[in-house]
Amino acid sequence: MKASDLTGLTVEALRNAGAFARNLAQPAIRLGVTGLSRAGKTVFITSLIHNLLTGGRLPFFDPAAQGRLRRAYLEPQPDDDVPRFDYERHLGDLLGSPPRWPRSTRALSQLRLTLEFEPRGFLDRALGRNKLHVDIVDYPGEWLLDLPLLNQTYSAWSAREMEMSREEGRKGLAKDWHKLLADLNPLDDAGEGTARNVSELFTAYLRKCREMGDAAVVPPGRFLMPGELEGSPALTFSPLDLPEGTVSPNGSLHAMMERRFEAYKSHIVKPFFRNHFSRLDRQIVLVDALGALNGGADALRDLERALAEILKCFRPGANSWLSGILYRRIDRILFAATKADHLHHSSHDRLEAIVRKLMRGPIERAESLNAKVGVVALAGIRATREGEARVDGATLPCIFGYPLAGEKIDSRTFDGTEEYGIFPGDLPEDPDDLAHLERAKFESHQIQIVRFRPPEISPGGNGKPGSLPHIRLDRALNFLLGDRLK
Ligand SMILES: Nc1nc2c(ncn2[C@@H]2O[C@H](COP(=O)(O)OP(=O)(O)O)[C@@H](O)[C@H]2O)c(=O)[nH]1
Ligand SMILES: [Mg+2]
Repeated sequence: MKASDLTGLTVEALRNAGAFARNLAQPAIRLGVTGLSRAGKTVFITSLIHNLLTGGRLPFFDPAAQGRLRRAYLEPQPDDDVPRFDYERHLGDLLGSPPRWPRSTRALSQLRLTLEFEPRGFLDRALGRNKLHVDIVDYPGEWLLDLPLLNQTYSAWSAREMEMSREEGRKGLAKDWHKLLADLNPLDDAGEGTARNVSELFTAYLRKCREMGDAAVVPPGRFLMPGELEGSPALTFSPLDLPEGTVSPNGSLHAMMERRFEAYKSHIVKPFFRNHFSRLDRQIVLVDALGALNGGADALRDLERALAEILKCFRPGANSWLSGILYRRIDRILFAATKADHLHHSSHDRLEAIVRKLMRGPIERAESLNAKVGVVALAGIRATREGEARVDGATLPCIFGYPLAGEKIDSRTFDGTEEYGIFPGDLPEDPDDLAHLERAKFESHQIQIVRFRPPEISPGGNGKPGSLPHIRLDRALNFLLGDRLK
């Protein structure tokens, strides 16, 4: 037997062994995509998939740039009991005429994208290791904020919520709910009607906080993002105004609320963390940092708190309930400031620097626990183009887009058909400028945020629609998947 025969044989043997191993365990990665409501999850996922399926421009995604990405396609997801991410419908909205932003989703969904690539190593090529399944899991970030509830008793949670609702900025929003609480005796017997009334006013208060950009107060997360559970008893409770540690008679409103709070934890919070969250390998957290920047110092502080809470889920302390059920630890987490197309590209690095600064403490902590944490400013879909305007002899970098019907700029109201340019404002060069956020200083860095409609997509070479334009989606992909496609 010649040496070349041997090599041939060995490669064949390896190939068979590879096929065998592949059947046992197809390499798959579960990628969590989260963020608070309207952060841009649906848009991000739809654009990511569309760009991969249509060979979009992804110069900073190494496998694509190196010409090693052969094919991308959708496959049936492995979990039959989870709703599928409705890619076709979202894409249909975006490619419609006129293009529309996709309708928002309010629960968990999932989709399997398979990538075929040319491995770099000889051995991997010989083994035919050339496929990666990416299971994308889209879920509301609000649900992550529920984790701390698991360590709290109803009475402690209730006391804390009541205290927060009496703080200056929130008191006014809680007025109706407080009024009803004042008229109730929590130790009296109560029926469903009362439970429902208190819980509705509590939910209305949470919603108002949220509308004020007060992201950190949202737990219980399902009250604002109920998913399929809307109206169920486990979602019909409220804090009550009683001293911590009160013992209540059976049948009282207090006992009823306490039981529902416990049901919320065991039937809603725990199953989500156990069945979905604990199986994720990698995570991208989308953050509407521009919205918060515009909200001023309070909104930024709230965002910082919410993000720190979210990061705690990914790196729970050794004694927490969650660390006991994690099948595997998430090894890469990417924080992405979305909607960067609202800024001129000269501000994209600044936006990243600001988010990195906001997250400095939590990022260090995560890194010390062996997770790689990245930060990127991106736009899932770029709805603007850049240009310049001359104002009083100076040249200002501007962005142009089609303001959505009903948008107002100064005193002008738009109908969605007219292109318009604005000077979006710029971010401070030094993120430390945000550290001492006095109002006046802050306002000089206000960003003008106009809601633009999605862009019209011109046809690609083959007569099919071209790929959705984006900003830095390829960098995000490279951080999240690049090392698994080598
Ligand atoms: N200009 C721009 N707007 C975006 C982008 N991503 C999201 N949006 C806006 O934010 C809204 C909410 O996005 P969506 O993906 O539905 O958020 P989700 O609730 O996190 O799934 C959209 O309807 C758009 O108006 C983006 O990349 N660029
Ligand atoms: Mg969504």
